[in-house]
This record gives sequence, structure tokens and C-alpha cells, in this order.
Amino acid sequence: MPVPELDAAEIAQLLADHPQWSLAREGKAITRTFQFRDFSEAWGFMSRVALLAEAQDHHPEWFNVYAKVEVTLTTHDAGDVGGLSARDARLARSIDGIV
Ligand code: H2B
Repeated sequence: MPVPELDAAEIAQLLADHPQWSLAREGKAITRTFQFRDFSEAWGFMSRVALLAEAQDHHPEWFNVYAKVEVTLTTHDAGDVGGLSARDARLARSIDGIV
């Protein structure tokens, strides 16, 4: 199912609302790196995000090394080759709400 891509103004608003996130993949994704104290905290965070992702049917791409978690959000079903959508804005808001 195609999902509408955010336009330039909506992307600017997304970044203004979530200053710890930055654009990646030529504007088709946003990314944020989280640093925790240890693996247990990082995994706890990932567990909580996993539950949010399932509830929202929107899933992060992420990379974890010990206490660090890099999260990238993009919508595969947006535009022709994927891009940012309201689903990414919603999940970023939810993730920011749990840290
Ligand atoms: N997650 C992300 N990040 N992008 C998607 O386009 C997407 C998803 N689509 N999770 C969902 C699941 C999907 O394919 C189902 C069928 O709705």
C-alpha cells in the first residue's frame, strides 16, 4: 500500500520537533544514535521500541554494539523508492518519549 511521502516543509517540521534526529540516505530516512550505560539498558530500550513498532506496524532499522543503538527510520512503502512518511514521525515521537 503506497504511503504519502512528507514534503519539504513537513520534513523541516519533523527535524525541528526532534532535534536529535538527522537526515540520512539523501533525505529518505532519519537517524539517531542512543548511548546507554551498558548492554542491559540498550536491550531494554530495544525491547520497548520493538513493542511500539509492532503496535504501530512500523519497524526500525537498527544496529547495536554493546551500549550503543543506532536507529534509522524510513518507510519502504513511501514514494517510488521509499522515503519519510508520517509513520516515521510518529515512531520517532514514540521513541523519544521512552528515553
Ligand atoms: N516498517 C517500515 N519501516 N516501513 C514500512 O514500509 C513498513 C514497516 N511496512 N513495517 C509495514 C511493516 C508493512 O509492510 C506491512 C505489510 O504493513
